[in-house]
Amino acid sequence: MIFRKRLLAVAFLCASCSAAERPSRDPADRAMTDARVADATLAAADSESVDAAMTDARVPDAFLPPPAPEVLGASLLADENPDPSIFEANLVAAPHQKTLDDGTNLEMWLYNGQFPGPLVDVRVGQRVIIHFRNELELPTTIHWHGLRISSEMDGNPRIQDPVEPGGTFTYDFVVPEAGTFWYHPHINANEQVERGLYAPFIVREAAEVVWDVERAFIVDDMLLLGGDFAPFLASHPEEMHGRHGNVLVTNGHIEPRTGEAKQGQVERWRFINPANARTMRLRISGAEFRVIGTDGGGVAEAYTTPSVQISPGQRFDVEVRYPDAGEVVLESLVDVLVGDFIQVAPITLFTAPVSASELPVPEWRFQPRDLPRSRRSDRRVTLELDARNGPNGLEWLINGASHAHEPLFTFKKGDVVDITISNLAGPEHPFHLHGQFFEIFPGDTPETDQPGLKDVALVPGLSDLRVRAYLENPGEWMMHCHILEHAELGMMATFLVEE
Ligand SMILES: [Cu+2]
Repeated sequence: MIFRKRLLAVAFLCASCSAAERPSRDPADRAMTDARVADATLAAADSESVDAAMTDARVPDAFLPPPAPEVLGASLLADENPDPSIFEANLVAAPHQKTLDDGTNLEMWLYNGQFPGPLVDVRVGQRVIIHFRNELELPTTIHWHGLRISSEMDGNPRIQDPVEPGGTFTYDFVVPEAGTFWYHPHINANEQVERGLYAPFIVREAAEVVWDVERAFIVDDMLLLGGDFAPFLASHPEEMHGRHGNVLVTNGHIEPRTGEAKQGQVERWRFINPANARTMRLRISGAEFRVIGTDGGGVAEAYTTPSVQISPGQRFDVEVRYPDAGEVVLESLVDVLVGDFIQVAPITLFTAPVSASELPVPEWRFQPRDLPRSRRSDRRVTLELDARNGPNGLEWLINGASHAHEPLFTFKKGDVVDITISNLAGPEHPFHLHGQFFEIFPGDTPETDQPGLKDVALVPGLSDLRVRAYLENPGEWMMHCHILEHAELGMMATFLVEE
């Protein structure tokens, strides 16, 4: 409760600040490619993983049940289709009463009554069919965040008619590549996501390295007031900086999650930030860890970092190993107000004792991969992000327009475009492109301190960030700030990628 008050204080304090080659869609082609990848991964895998990977590699075009362990921290959406090449399930968005760890009884909006919603765990090349029903009292859609599927299935309300209350829609697509993704509504998202409509979506290689344990950490915050959600977009700070919560919620829980770990094991952790506005900084102690994946899947080379900064919408995968027994702790480093000063306070999200074992010293398992890095760029464009006071209050703008109706740009499939995202106001913007990936090159050379393919780039206040976008997926796509209040107040536009 003290933490809640402190966070609230910080939220109000802020108010006073001013402001590659595209993989084939043919599953047979893909199975071949993945079999080759599997060969490369065999060397470093332990004997059990080798067996699992070999099994997959020997059966081309097969979609065997994932050899990976259950993902701890998420509950699986059951596949109801016996055909191993198809994942098929029902999903319902509806209001539910949910009692939080501290006894707060909230009216939430949830997928299949779960908070977070159920995990979709599939393989590259699998066809995913989701029969969706909307039992909310307002329209919604589902956006499959990060998946480079067709724009008709992307949940863009300008393309897909919103699913009205009582209505249904069948999402049907083939997952093109491996990575950690998530799904959430794309209408009135600032309220629908805050009320609990979000869930993880994992895509695995047809044959991939197996880790001893996999864990998902979906790190959210919520702004509660008097046992309910605080009113939405009802304060200037929320309009200005987005809705910063006063409780941290990990995998749907306020209390730290607990588990068990074993000396000598190597784990894969997947981080997803579905928060409306809060950029998190995550720190792991009592273990060694390195980043192996970003929004767009595996990185070219694993890298180490003292902590993982993850903005709204982003994902990071890390590999964690335990050379020693002890205790592993995951913390979120949060700015809190202490007296007149802001200090960083670590809030524990997860702890597990690491039991002693006779296992050998653990070896990293992630294998590097080639990214579709390009030294050329076909075009340069600029996005100016700004705000103004409109007739109905604060408006957030992209290139001078709030909720721009005409596409801002028309590109050709295959274009490599350098986009300078110029933030002309104080608040930061985690900027998201649908349906495409990019790399972040803050300077004039393709050097980056944020390796990997991304679909969200955090642009600090009053600064420029350059990204190199690989526009490989044709269609009409949204671009918007992933501070959901900024998006709702107009920082949302579209662009075209022509076939
Ligand atoms: Cu923004």
